Amino acid sequence: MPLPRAAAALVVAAVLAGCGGAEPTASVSGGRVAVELDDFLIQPQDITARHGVVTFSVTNHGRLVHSFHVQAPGCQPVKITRLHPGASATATANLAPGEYRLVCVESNHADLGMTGRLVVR
Ligand SMILES: [Cu+2]
Repeated sequence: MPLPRAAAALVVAAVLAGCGGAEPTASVSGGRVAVELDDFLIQPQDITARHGVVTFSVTNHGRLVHSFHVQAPGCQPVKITRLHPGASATATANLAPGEYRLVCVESNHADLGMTGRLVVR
């Protein structure tokens, strides 16, 4: 692993530990969640939220263009496409209870690990 990525991983681990857990998971509070994209990772990878309006604040920390989609069978409530390195975007969706997939739809990024899970209760 190149040094900059190792350093970034340490920072992420420290932030998560500060939130009460070392697992790469997050519970949405206040209807807002920060998501970080990297080559090739969506962080947090496992998100839990209450149903209703949720705002995703997404930043690309990688060196490649990434995207962030939230999908469920038959719907795609969040669709942030072609986010350039260093760029951020925000998307708000009114989510019904269920299980959603988080995915980067660029090239083969999903196969390389850019997926995650969102559970809405
Ligand atoms: Cu990607």
